[in-house]
Amino acid sequence: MPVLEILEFPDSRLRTVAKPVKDVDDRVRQLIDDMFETMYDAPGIGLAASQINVHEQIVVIDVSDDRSQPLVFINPEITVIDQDTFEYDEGCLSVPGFYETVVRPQHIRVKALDRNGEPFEMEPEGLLAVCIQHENDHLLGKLFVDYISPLKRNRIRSKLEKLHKQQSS
Ligand code: QAP
Ligand code: CO
Repeated sequence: MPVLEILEFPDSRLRTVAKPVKDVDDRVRQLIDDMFETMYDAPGIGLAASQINVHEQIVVIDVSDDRSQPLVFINPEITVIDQDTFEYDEGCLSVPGFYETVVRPQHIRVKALDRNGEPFEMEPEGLLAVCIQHENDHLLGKLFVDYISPLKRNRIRSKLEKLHKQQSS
């Protein structure tokens, strides 16, 4: 199974809004396997299909220490339960080397399909709740750097653009 290339900020393809998956078939399951391989290789705790330039609503996550709890979310729908918020220093495989504090709703409910196309619901807590919201943002064309100040965002953009130029020469 191949490790796929991850798009990096400020690549405009990361701004594409993902479409819902119609059939959870073998093609989708193969994609999910490749996404886990890519995420574990990085290593990361979450990856959205948008980050590998596939604009379908698929997210893989594993926030466990021993990489033993793979979670799949197809066509996720998030609802916010109350007004409590949670701060976390977020990173992103598409923004390598940069971490910034983001404030998000703390209590959410997630409805999604699993890798067999079966619907499920959960009320994630802590890092998992943060990660699902971060990955769901990718499906909407949104990045964590959209929540920080324009000054910080532009600094990160310049540094990554410089790095990308060095890498291509
Ligand atoms: C999203 O991010 C996330 O900068 C997943 O050099 C992160 O897996 C959600 C990574 C934090 C909630 C909290 C980042 C790897 C991995 C880097 C990741 C890097 C290498 C990020
Ligand atoms: Co990300």
